[in-house]
Amino acid sequence: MIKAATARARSNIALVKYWGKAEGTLNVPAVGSISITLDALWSDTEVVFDPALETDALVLDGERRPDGLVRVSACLDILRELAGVGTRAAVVSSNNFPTGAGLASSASGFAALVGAAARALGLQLEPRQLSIIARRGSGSAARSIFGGFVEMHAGAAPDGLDSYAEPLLAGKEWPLDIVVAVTSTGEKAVASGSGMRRSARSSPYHAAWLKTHQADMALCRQAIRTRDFEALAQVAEASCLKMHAAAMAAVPALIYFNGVTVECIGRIRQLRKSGVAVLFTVDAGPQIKAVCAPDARAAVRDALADMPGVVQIIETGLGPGVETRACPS
Ligand code: 2P0
Repeated sequence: MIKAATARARSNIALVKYWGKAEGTLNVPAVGSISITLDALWSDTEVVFDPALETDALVLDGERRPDGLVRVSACLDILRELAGVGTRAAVVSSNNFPTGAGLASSASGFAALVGAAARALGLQLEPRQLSIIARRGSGSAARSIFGGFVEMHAGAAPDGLDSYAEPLLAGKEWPLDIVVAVTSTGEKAVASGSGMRRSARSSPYHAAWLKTHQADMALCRQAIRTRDFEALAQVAEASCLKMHAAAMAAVPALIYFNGVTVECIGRIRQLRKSGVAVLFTVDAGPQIKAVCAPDARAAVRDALADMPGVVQIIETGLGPGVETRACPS
């Protein structure tokens, strides 16, 4: 019998970054992280388990992507085992934003994949279990199972079962807006996973990154608990710059910024100095993400849209966790 379901999951951005992996094959992060889920950037994914299929298949943004199947099938295998079936699946996924450009398409993509596949197989899994399975596809995907403010626990168990995300605060408890300034829509040169491994192997600052990370997590939790925007800005920008500093010092260097990224960072710092509640963060790509108070959104958007080299502006509030729907059989 054919079993199918669809899911929509949103992308997320980390305020305290995940950078580095633990030993082993379970894609356990070396550090925890804290993120916000974005309402307007999502992946829509359909998973069809079909006894007629001999292998899993993946179509991403309209193109066959056999290169993406290793991680997709790894997630599907876990779910198949839980359901006691061996049926292969056709996965069709699309993003409403640029794929692989530092906008966390793997976060939304794997969260949607796991949500849709679990639903299709009729598995009644807790969100925490979905998070653990999504992590196997992509570390940041564990966070996209949830909405609002989310904490990912690195965990320490050899089976990876304590390495999951959980909600910290609902988005409506502290509504923030995000203005994404896209400075390049090309796919990044070095994928995050390889970048993390290179950084751990060769950056003299990797040890310092690991050593100071717990303190950043505590500061960020506290800033969220007390809705203290200035404290959030301090810790989020420090975590971002520290991650990039460690990456830049890797051999060969990992430079995810372009010139426009740097100019936008300067502009955002200038805005905050003048009293606008805005902070910046940058992931493994040259896009700038400005997080701001809703009443600052227009000023932030106008300032970033004016920057030479910004090719697109995406605006969003905080979004919900993964949503799934069964398809009629
Ligand atoms: C983050 N990034 O916390 C950090 C900051 C990029 C920079 O999580 O290898 O694509 O699939 O577990 O999830 C991107 O890493 O890495 C990421 P894998 P993923 O958002």
